[in-house]
Amino acid sequence: NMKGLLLTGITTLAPLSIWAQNPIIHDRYTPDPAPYVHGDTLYLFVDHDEKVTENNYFTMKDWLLYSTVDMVNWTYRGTPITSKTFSSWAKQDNDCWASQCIERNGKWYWYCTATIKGQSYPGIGVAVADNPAGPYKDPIKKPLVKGWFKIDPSVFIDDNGQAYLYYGNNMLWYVKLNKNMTSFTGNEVEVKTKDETAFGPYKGYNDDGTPKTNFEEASWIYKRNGKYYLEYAAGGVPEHWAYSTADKATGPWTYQGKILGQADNSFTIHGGSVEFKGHHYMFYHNGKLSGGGGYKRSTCVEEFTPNEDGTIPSIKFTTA
Ligand code: FUB
Repeated sequence: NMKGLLLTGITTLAPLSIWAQNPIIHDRYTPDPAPYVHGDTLYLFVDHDEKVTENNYFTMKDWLLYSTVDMVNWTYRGTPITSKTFSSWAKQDNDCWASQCIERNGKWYWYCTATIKGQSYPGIGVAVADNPAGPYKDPIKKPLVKGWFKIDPSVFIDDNGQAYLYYGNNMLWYVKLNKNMTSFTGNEVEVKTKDETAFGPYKGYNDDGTPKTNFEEASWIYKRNGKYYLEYAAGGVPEHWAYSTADKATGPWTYQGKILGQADNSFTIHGGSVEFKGHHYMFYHNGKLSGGGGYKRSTCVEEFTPNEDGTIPSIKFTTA
């Protein structure tokens, strides 16, 4: 229990032995963590698996925010978005799937997956606020993109100001976002996930005999030391965490290998790495707190040190 570790007034980072009590949040189920560093705070935007699973499937009605300044104490900052935020276009009271939030020019843009009202396929919308904890509004009242497999947004702003939104399950796309972050210019660009140089080999086959992709879902794009990184869930079920790199935000991508996994007590793994106060952290989720199953997942984190050449080492799961 993190409360037992409360060290009031800490502003520097605690040693690994203190904070690595995975899963790090115990009061709610917190899948699909999307960490974001802003000033001296690490914001953790997460989805929310309900305590009671309906129809033996993902039961997700809203999105949550936690924050920390020390990687020890995690503060619940509320439930800033629910499906009601996207009531113009999203199915209500379920399917609040993966998301990521970013700040630009003082505004916070939270990209979220939800099912399109009256349909079975998903879309990705964006809610905007003046503060990370909201209140958030949907300014465009429609999804930015929609269609089969269009889930799991990852947003990134390059040094030249060009913003990108990557997304997809099995298939992968990106769009170039405009400066307003709520529209894009040009077409959706499909990235070929069956390219084994880009995303690695996968030996499984679909029912129709076509090879599956190693790339599964949960793209997480960022830049470090001039190189672009795309982390993602890979390898079918259970998933593991893998990554590719590129010299441009638009690729071409080169597969680098597995980072973490197989998924631990859940069939999905989803998260992303982030640098905070000079340390590197890999966020992901597992199903340990609930005792397993794929629909009650919790955020975990591991500290790691990138290799000298920029590659990401293989990371081991730790538990309390
Ligand atoms: O949380 C719902 C779905 O499970 C996400 O969209 C996927 O990435 C997987 O984590």
